[in-house]
Parts: sequence; structure tokens; C-alpha cells
Amino acid sequence: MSGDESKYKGRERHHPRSGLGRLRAANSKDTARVGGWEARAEDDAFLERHADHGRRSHGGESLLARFNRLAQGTQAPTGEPAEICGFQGRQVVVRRADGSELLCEIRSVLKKQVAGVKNLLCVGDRVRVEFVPEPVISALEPRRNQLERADSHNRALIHVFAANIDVLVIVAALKEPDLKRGLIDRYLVLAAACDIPAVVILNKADLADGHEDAALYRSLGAPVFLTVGNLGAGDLEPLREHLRGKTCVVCGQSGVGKSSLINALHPGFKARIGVVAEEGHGRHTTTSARSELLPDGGRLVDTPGIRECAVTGLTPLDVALLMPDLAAFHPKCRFADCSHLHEPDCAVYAAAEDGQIAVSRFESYRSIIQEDLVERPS
Ligand SMILES: Nc1nc2c(ncn2[C@@H]2O[C@H](COP(=O)(O)OP(=O)(O)O)[C@@H](O)[C@H]2O)c(=O)[nH]1
Ligand SMILES: [Mg+2]
Ligand SMILES: [Zn+2]
Repeated sequence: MSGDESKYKGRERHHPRSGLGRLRAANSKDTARVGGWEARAEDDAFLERHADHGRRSHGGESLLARFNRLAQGTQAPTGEPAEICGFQGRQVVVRRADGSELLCEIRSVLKKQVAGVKNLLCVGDRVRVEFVPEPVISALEPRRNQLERADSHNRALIHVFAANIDVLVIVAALKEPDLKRGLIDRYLVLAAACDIPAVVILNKADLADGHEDAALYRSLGAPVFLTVGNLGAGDLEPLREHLRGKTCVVCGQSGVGKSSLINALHPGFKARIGVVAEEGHGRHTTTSARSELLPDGGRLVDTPGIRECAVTGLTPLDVALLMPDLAAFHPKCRFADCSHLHEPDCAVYAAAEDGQIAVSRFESYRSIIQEDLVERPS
């Protein structure tokens, strides 16, 4: 057995406290957070129910389905339709149909139903606003999808980063900083887990040849674009065409060229990007997400939570099945629940050995299982 395996088995040792204790501790931290109402308003019964269960322990119902049932249960949508584009303290910033922004309170009956997730509402949510006379969010529209993952501080809770997303835009640099294939693979797993399409942008194509990597990610079904962001060159036009009018969540390490690409794709948007970037110095924006309207009618969603790249809240089997190249070999393993780490007659391991699965992909899988899925003390 490898030392890595013993690390994985050691997950219980990292939990001096019971699941219930961890939930309570996380909750007490939550109430001190900036943006107070985003914290859950849960009760003891909820804590009891969730203490010893995994993330999807909501009676078998996905959180998306649960949110949508809740949304449909809210009163008949009579208010003005709007879209959540940010948070400010305890208030919600919504964008109205004319593009203007409005600070809203949230009707207290909605606040009470937050139990079970870290944040009920998120950027991208479609809501109804009533004026009483101050603007109040009075009803929620069902979500098409949501970008979610187990909260890194309390994995019994789900953190929803954004809703109604068309595409997760994964930006990586081929060089400076070096290409982080493990990061691309983690974002691909996240997108797959949330059933959101992803594209891979291999930027700084002027500094290194990215054709082999482009072929790898294309073979996984992701559209790939090789770009030179600072010059607006490479596959910029096909990329612009692909993203036109879409709601995009852009993710990737700092310095890979995200801002350069956004400016190249949307000249004139620059000023607003600058504003968003400036806010980043404050404490507030570390927990706050924003959605900006793009000139082509799309949305650019910046959600700080996604900068943390660890995959959480999935089982090793989930991860293997969400990686299409590994999943293709999984049924040929001797054991149906093979972790592909140490079992005999493992078809995935064999495929990685003889080059049918890329080394980087198998390495990403192993490191997700052995690093990300192992809970650390918070
Ligand atoms: N050589 C090269 N440099 C780039 C490219 N795209 C961006 N840069 C530079 O990389 C640095 C980081 O870019 P930036 O857009 O701020 O990255 P961000 O942190 O992901 O938003 C800047 O100095 C850019 O000029 C590219 O395609 N090639
Ligand atoms: Mg930037
Ligand atoms: Zn296997």
C-alpha cells in the first residue's frame, strides 16, 4: 500500500469533534461573517439531521431541486423581475430590466428557509422585487442550474457560487505561470458535477506550444481556444463567437491573463473591470460575488469562492465517473467501486500505464482523491 492511501484512510483522525460539533462551530463563525443574511438561519433539528450525513442528504433530493421547489412555493410572482448581481452587507444588489442596479432587502419569510445551504440566494438568481415602498425581494424564480460545491470549512454544507450559468470559462496560461493541468482538471470536474458546460482557454500561446494540451482537452469534449490575451490574438474571434450572449463564470489562477482576455473580448468594458478589481482590496469582496452585464448581452460572473480550486463534497467514485477518460475504463475494473489507487485488475490504472489515459489526467485524479477529498481540520 502506498503512503498516499494511508493518508486517505486517515480522514477520521482529522475530526476531533463530532459532525454536530463541527456544524455548530461553523455556524457560530458564519454569524460573524460580512453579508450576514447570507449565513444560514438553521435550527437544531436541521443540525441533528445533517450531523452525520453527506452533502446530498436532503431526502435524496438535489439542492437544485430543493431550491426550485422552494422557489415555486413562494407567492405568485407579482413583483418586478430582476436578477441578483451582487451583495452588499445584509442587502442584495439586483439588476433591473433596464440595466440599472437597486439595493434590496429580502423578505423575512425567505430568510427563514435558508436552512441546509450556506447561502440561499446567489449571483445570477432571478427574483421578483416589490416596492413597499422600499424594494424587497418577495419571490424567487426556479434556477436552471447552479455552480455549487461543499463548503471548504464545513463540508456538510453546500456553498452555491452562482446560478443560471451558461459556461464555466477555464483560463490557464501555457507559460508564466506554468500550465497547471491539475487545476484545469479540477475545474472540469466541478463543471461536470454541476452539469455546466466548460471551455478551456490556453492563453499565452505566444510563449509555448499548446497544441498537444489542446488536443487532450478537446478529446474530453471541451471546446479549447489557444489565445494571446494581451494582444487580442490567436483564437480570439472563435472564442468571442462561442461566448456571445452567454453568462460566463471565468476561473483560473491569478496572472494567467483573465483580465487581458476580457478586455480583448469586450473593449470598452475595461473601466468596469477596473472597478471590480479595485474593490478586491477590501475585506468585503473576499466573500462577495458580482455579475456584470456585457456589451453583447451576456454576463460576466466573478465569484471569489471559485478561486479556491479544491474539489469537495464528492466521493472518489463520483470523481472517476465525472472524468470521461477515466470513466470509460471504470466498468472494466474488477471491483465496481474500484478507487483506481491500489486495487488489483484496475483497468483505469492499466490504461494510464499504457498511455490510453494521459498521465496528467490520472495524476489529477489521484491528487483530487488523496489531497482534496481528505478533510482537513478547519
Ligand atoms: N506573453 C503574454 N502575456 C500575457 C498574455 N495575456 C496576458 N498577459 C500578461 O500577463 C499578465 C497577467 O495578465 P492579467 O490579465 O492581469 O491576468 P489575470 O490575473 O488572470 O487577470 C499581464 O502582464 C499581461 O499583460 C499572453 O497571451 N501572452
Ligand atoms: Mg485579473
Ligand atoms: Zn480501477
